[in-house]
Amino acid sequence: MSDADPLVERAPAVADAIDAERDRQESTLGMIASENHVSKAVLDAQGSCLTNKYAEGYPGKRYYGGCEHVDTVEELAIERAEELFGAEHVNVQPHSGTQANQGVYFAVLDPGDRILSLDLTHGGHLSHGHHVNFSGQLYEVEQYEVDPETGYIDYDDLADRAAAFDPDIVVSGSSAYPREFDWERIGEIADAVGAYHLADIAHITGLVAAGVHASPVEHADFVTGSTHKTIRAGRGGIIMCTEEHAEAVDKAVFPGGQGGPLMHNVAGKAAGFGEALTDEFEAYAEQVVENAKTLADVLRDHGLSLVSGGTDKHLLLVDLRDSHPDLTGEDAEAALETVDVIVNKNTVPGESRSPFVTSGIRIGTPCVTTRGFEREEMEAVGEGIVRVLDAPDDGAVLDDVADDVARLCADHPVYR
Ligand code: DSN
Repeated sequence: MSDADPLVERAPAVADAIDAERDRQESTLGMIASENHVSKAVLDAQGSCLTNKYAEGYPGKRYYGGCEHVDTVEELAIERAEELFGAEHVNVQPHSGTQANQGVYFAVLDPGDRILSLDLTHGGHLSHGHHVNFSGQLYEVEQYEVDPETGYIDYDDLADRAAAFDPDIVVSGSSAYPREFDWERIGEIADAVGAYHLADIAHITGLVAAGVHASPVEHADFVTGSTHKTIRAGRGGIIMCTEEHAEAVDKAVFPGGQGGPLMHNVAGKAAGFGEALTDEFEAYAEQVVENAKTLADVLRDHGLSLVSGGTDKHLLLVDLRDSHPDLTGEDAEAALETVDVIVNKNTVPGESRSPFVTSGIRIGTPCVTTRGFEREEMEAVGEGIVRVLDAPDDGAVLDDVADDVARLCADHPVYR
């Protein structure tokens, strides 16, 4: 930033922190599966004067004057999302994926109703009914799991649990499940017990938009997502549903669960969805998955265990218990951070350690693919990760891998 920058002049401490964060993002490999780097266009949209505008309501039906331009932005976001996903109805106002799930629950559930969803330690999400989240406090929750042998969801077990529990809604989708969901099968299971099916595609919104992962839109009453992970449309959430639920969903989002929409974020969604409609984005999404598969091959070849044995999408879940029984997820995350590879510790199916310690790490490829990484770079990253996990206290190894990471970052800038 130049000295003439108003942020530097008026809020230097904030400007310094933003500069430091920009440097951190440039000089480290972001491999947290739920993160990405948006384009400069999306950054501009999100950092725009739209942050100043109140627009409670929906396009053409607001509670405030002066909404003609934010109406244009919201209509663009909706039209582009409808084109990307083929959904009958789209609401682009949820502030996040969790708020999107809240919108669906508020639309069709009453407190005390029943949710059947994937357990958090088997790849699910807090907002799918975890006891520390509103969803676990307002509703009665039963959870399904992955098969301990294969790491894949056991759909027969899911069907049995649905029959026994009689849920009002079956939630599919995950934050740490490396395999594709069989949306059709889950839709059938939900139908068989008269439950709604909510497919939460937060992690894979971009992969679904690009056709790289199967779409749940035909097999679910509701599809929720976040807009800042694989789709690169900046912070936020989205709800898609059939026309039959459109009014209930819109009312549940506003005025039910939120006040004024964050119109600067809606602008980011409009810009990012426009980018996602391009062939370039489709190629990007394919490469995200290719890169995850390449990384999986390298780690497996070096004896690391991956939950389910590999991946169909943008993330891997490394279970350290077999290969490195004394190395916790927490320690692995910390060791990798010393060489500027940023991952997160993660619970694994059958976890015995606390969520602050864990026995696994989750590794994602959206950010590094945005930087332009392909096979050669992914192989180098995989080799570096293995070296660090094998010798987390060996200073010479850590220095060597850190040098390689620095070179990769310099050769593949994010914004510079
Ligand atoms: N916190 C996100 C993740 O890392 O998966 C999900 O909300």
